[in-house]
Amino acid sequence: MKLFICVLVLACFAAFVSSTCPTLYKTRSYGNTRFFLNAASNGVCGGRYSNNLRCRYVLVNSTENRRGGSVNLNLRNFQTESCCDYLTINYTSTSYRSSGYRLRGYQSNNLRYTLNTAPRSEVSIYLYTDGSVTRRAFFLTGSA
Ligand SMILES: *[C@@H]1O[C@H](CO)[C@@H](O)[C@H](O)[C@H]1NC(C)=O
Ligand SMILES: CC(=O)N[C@H]1CO[C@H](CO)[C@@H](O)[C@@H]1O
Repeated sequence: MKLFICVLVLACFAAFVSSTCPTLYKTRSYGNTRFFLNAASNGVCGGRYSNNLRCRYVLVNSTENRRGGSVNLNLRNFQTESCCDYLTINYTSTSYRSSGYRLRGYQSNNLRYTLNTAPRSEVSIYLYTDGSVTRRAFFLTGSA
């Protein structure tokens, strides 16, 4: 029992200091892409995201987004340390490099974005967290 608790505490501590990027899940069917990211999916204690993250994810690349159209994003429970932890959403096409959103701090529980993308453009997100203080993790879901 003691050993078990010890292992749990160690695992928890390891998760707390780890900086492994959460996994972005993507599925593609009938030409549609769906994505899902749980910012706490790497086992951070108490459902929090990790410190020291530098995570870039391509939600849809230029091949998947061959014909352009709308990319829908939903962010649930978004809460980060307002000085130092942020998420950016970037849209890049051949005609302009990047127009993005930068989110930090407390946000409404249910944020929705619709990006109307040009053919062969890319939508990516970047999650940056500094070395201290984490908050409740958020969920990103969406489709394109
Ligand atoms: C774009 O995404 C598709 C489907 O997920 C993948 O097969 C392809 O390798 C990706 N292409 C690039 C350039 O990343
Ligand atoms: C990689 C990249 O282009 N990042 C940009 C995404 O959008 C934010 C907000 O506009 C910019 O600050 C980033 O430089």
